[in-house]
Order: sequence, then structure tokens, then C-alpha cells
Amino acid sequence: MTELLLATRNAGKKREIADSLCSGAVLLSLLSLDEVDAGGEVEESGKTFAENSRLKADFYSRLSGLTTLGDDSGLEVLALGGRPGVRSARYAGAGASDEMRIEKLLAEMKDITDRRARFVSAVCISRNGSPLASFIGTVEGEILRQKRGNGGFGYDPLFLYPPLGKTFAELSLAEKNKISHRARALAQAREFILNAGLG
Ligand code: ITT
Repeated sequence: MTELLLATRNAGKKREIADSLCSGAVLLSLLSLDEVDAGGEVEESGKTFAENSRLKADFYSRLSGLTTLGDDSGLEVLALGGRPGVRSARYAGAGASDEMRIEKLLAEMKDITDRRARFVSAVCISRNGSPLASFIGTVEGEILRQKRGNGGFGYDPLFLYPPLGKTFAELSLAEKNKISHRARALAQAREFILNAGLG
């Protein structure tokens, strides 16, 4: 069975990627950075989600020798000119929790009536330090004025998905994986993996 390294330390992402990729005809043995001693930490210095997902996949595929999938993702708020964007994980500073990022976003948007936002996920698959393929998925929604739900991770409790009238934190893993930005990018990645004979 082909091994695929997931270049992430985010447990929420890992769960979603494993659930999205390992169904139907795709047969992969997924490894995480905790299981493979990649021997280094990538610097996320890119200006776009696509650049950062490539940096992650290239870096860890070179160090591990394994085909590697990187995800770089985040929240873009229209009224904030696309912020926090590629800085979504670092929005409230290094070492901040999901809770602190949520509090900061609520404070910054206190007087903003246009609540439109979108999640973006860029996924890159690399081998030996070079990209094989890359994909983008997005999903549109609105930022609520208070948290709702206990599922998911990150900004999910604030992100209302209007077609279902629920936040991403009110969805099960299976429900989020039908519609999310990451699921949309990973559906394309699955096709690629199948067509390229990787899994
Ligand atoms: P890795 O780099 O190890 O993958 P990370 O959490 O630092 O983990 P990113 O640099 O891609 O990952 O930052 C993404 C941040 O954007 C993440 O920490 C969340 O705060 C937010 N985010 C991304 N996808 C999300 C989702 O599906 N639901 C909620 N928040 C999300």
C-alpha cells in the first residue's frame, strides 16, 4: 500500500484529511509528522495559501523521502480585506489558542455589519522536494457574533454556513467533509491520487 505523509501538526486537519482521502477506491497508508521523524520544521514564509502548502509538502517530502500532502488554509473576512488569511494560525500571536483567536476576531469585528467570509484550503502533493499537483477549495459563509457548537476546530464555532443554517462546529465530521473548503480541495486530490496510481 502506498504511504502518504500528512505534513501537518494540526489534529483537526489530520482527522478531516484522513476521513476525506481514505474512502472508496483510494488505498493509502497515512502517516503523520508525529510518526515520521522528519527532522526539521518548515518556515511558512509564503504570501499565499498555495505557496505555503507547497513549502510544507516540498520540505517534508524531501526530509522524509515519502510522498507528502501539505494543507495550508485559513479564514478570509471580506470587510477585513481578506485577513486573517495566511496568518490565520498566527492571528493572535505565537502560542495563542483557538479561543484567543476567536475572541480577537469578535473584538475586531464588533462594529462591522458586513459579516461575509470564506475558508480557503490549498493542498499540495510533493515527492522528493518537488510538487506533483496542487489544488484549491473554498467555502463561503458568515461570521457570527458569538460561538455556536463544539465540533471541528479553529474558527469553526464562528463560521455560519447559510445553506444549512449551522456553524461548521455544529456539523459532524462527515457533514463538514461534504462541503468544506478542505473537502473540496481533497476531492480533487483524491481524483489525482487515483488517476496517478498513487493509491
Ligand atoms: P499545520 O501548519 O501544521 O498544518 P496550522 O494550524 O498551523 O497547522 P495553517 O498554517 O494552515 O495550519 O493555519 C490554518 C489555521 O486556519 C488553523 O490553525 C485555523 O485557525 C484556521 N483554519 C483552517 N482550516 C480551518 C477549518 O476547517 N476550520 C476552522 N479553522 C480553520
